[in-house]
Amino acid sequence: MTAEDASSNISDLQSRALTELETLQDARRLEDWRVVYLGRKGKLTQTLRTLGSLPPEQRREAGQAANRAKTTLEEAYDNHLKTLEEASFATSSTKGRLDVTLPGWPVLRGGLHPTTQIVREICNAFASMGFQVVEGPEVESDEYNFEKLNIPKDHPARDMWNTLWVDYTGIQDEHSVLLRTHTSPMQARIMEKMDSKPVRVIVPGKCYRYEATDATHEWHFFQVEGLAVDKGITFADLKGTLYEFARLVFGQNRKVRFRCDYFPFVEPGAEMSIDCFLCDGQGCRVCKKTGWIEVLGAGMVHPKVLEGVGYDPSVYTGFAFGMGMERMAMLKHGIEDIRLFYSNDLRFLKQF
Ligand code: 2NL
Repeated sequence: MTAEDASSNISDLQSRALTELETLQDARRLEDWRVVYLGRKGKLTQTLRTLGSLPPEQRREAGQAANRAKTTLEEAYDNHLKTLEEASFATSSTKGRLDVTLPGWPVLRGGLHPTTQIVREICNAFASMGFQVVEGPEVESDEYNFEKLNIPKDHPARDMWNTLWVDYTGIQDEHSVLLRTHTSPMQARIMEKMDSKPVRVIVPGKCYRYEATDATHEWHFFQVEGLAVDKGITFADLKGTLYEFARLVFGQNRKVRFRCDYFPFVEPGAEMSIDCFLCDGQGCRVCKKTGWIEVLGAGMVHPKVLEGVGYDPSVYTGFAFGMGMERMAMLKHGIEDIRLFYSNDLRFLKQF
């Protein structure tokens, strides 16, 4: 065999292989083709073996030609395989197995619980007036939940708060542990810790009470309490701050009304109402025809509370207030039953 013979063999082989390749329509026959032409015992390998009989110079040239043919066939094979795969994907998808043109599943983003939303809104309103937002533990001691707040053992106010004792032994003393009934224990802790005055804090958090559940009562609820203590704080500061709060959260036209109320940790104590933002005070379902809606309780921090956390009540005074977040959200959105907040019903939750 001469060098010319060898290279014409190679180029024949290549063109035969390429022509054949064009006719192949399925992957199995393509694999047969690969074995025949490119396999270890295939035609190209055989041709390469015959080159051994050529003189060295010609053998090198023919060898290079054979390697070029090998690369060409391998590339042609890869391309053809890809074409077949794409074609088969296209057919299977038109048969309905996978329609890549269908819109994807929407990503469900979820949202904030209506209680979380109102807590944030209200904390932001007070933060804009210079209050710090602080959180505290839900499990508290009798000492901080009651004693430090001027609710001693056997005080009648304990009855409505005689709630969930975590370490119930039958004996209650200041070391007993319970689920807090308000967030004020945290405020007492803050006053004790703060060595710089004034104190201006907002404490949002979950609270637990002895309560029969109905449309307006839950035994667990979210409270926001606020506290401001400094030299010279008066009831006028309380009124001004809470008036601004009412206008920030319920609208710039709001009016407020303060009436006497009793809370053991304040003296004097008051409840604050706003004029009904639905009927502008005319009287409707939400304000129960009174034109007023009660929104929070407040008062001047009781001297005994100040004393208990190490402040001299003849030097320092302060005001405090507390409100239920579910109630706030119910007023804002016209929600009629507090139990909806914690029944995990998406038909309710998705509205907010
Ligand atoms: C309500 C009324 C109130 C306070 C909370 C408070 C806290 C400290 C000292 C004095 Cl540390 N007072 N908090 C005062 C008055 C009312 O809450 O009806 N909440 C749902």
